[in-house]
Amino acid sequence: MSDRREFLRTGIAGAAALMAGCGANDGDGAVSGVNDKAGSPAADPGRIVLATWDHGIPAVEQAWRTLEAKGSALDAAEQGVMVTESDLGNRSVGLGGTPDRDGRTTLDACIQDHDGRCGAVACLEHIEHPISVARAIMERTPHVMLVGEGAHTWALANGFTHREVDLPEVRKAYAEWLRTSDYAPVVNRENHDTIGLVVRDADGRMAGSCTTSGMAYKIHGRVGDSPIIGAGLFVDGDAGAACSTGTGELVIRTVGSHTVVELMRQGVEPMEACRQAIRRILRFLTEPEHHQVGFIALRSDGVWAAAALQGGFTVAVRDSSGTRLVKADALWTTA
Ligand code: SD4
Repeated sequence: MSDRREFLRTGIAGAAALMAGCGANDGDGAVSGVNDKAGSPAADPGRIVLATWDHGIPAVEQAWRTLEAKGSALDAAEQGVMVTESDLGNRSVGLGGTPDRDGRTTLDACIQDHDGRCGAVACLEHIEHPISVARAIMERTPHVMLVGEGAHTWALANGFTHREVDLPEVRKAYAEWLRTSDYAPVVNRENHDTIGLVVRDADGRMAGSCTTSGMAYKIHGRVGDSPIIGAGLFVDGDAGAACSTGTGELVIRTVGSHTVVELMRQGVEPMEACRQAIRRILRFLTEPEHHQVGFIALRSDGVWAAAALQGGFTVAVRDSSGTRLVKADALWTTA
């Protein structure tokens, strides 16, 4: 075991400051990136919000504002990712998302609270905020998940508005894609914007959300990990919360976010929990260069970590010391 891993595992108090800005080889033949606070006791055991990718920055800032306005962790989880869903410049979340191979943009989302209550929606079209539909399903129906036309009909009957969006840039890219119709997602580029967000409020209540338009040019009807509780998101306030991004099929096969949370429940450090979840994927993955998967883990005491299959995965962090973007650990990399 490398010194670094031993360091992460023992979780020395104050490690946050020491680790900020560091990078090291972790002994797996892979490069570890910057992991400020990852694997260490939280400097401030209070509020914290984490979200996937660079676009997580405005999302965690909105979630933080919600907490400051005395909103619940669940409110923060919902309102944070609503910012991303409303951004029509985003090609992997919301109505601006890249369509499936039939030219239809279909949205997946789920939300879960501290006590494991959850709601989800999949293959939803023409609704700006699938995350709010997921929450409404959780709060107003006896079910967890609605899909497709049924979800759309239910959403309209429950106060959501049908919205058609026509983006010339998206149409043009789709027309170009049709020339080859080749389903070959580009790692960290074409499909890199799914947003997963996990939050802990000052009372230690946790929640999480995940929302996406899924893999670009997927088969119509395809559902990824993002709306599947246990795969794209899992929250259990007693243990922690985790969310994922990347090739959903790989995460579903390993029930990735549930794996991360259950490992933390057993006492495994958040960083090691993320790494083990990635390693389970690496065990059967024959072409890692064609895939990215990233996990964020937030333990119930506020300690957090993130790891990814390969480099390029970033995590937006908001806590009492401010907002920042952190590069995640990579277990497999072409670098
Ligand atoms: C999916 N996991 O639909 C999503 C895509 C994604 O970063 O997260 N991209 O499989």
